[in-house]
Amino acid sequence: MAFAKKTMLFFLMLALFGVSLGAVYKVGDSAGWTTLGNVDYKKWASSHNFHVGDSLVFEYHKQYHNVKQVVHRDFRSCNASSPVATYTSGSDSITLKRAGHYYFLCGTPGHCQAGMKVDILVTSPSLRPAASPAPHCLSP
Ligand SMILES: *[C@@H]1O[C@H](CO)[C@@H](O)[C@H](O)[C@H]1NC(C)=O
Ligand SMILES: [Cu+2]
Repeated sequence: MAFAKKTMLFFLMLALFGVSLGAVYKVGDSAGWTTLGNVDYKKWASSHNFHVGDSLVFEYHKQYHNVKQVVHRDFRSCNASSPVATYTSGSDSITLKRAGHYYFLCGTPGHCQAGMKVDILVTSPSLRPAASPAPHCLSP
C-alpha cells in the first residue's frame, strides 16, 4: 500500500510540474547506426515525431562508426571536421533538449556520403490549440 501511495504521489508530482517522460527512439530501429542494409535514415526520421525531452539511441560497432552532431552546412557537405558534439561509445543516448533541427552523421570517411546521416526535427511538446479564439477567427 505504501508503495502504491508513493507511486501515485510520484506521478502527481510529474503532472503538477508538467514533466513528461520522453520517448526513446533507436536510430535505424533494429538495424541501428550502420552502412549495412541500406537503411534510409531520412525516411526513418520522417516516420517519427520527435519532441523536446525525447531521446535518441545510436547503436553501432564503435570500431567502424561514431556519431557527430554538426551544423547544417557541414551536414549538407558531409564535413565531420568541426562537430558540435562527438559520441563514440557504441551505444549513445542523446536527449533532445530544444526544438529545431539536430544534424548527425558518421565521421568515418565515406560513411556520411554512403547515407550515414540523419536530420532530426524536434518540436515543442503539446502545442495545444489556445482556449481563446485565434485572431484570424475574428475576420468575417
Ligand atoms: C570542413 O569544415 C572545415 C571547418 O569548418 C573547413 O575548414 C574545411 O575546409 C571543410 N572541408 C571541406 C572539404 O569542405
Ligand atoms: Cu560509419
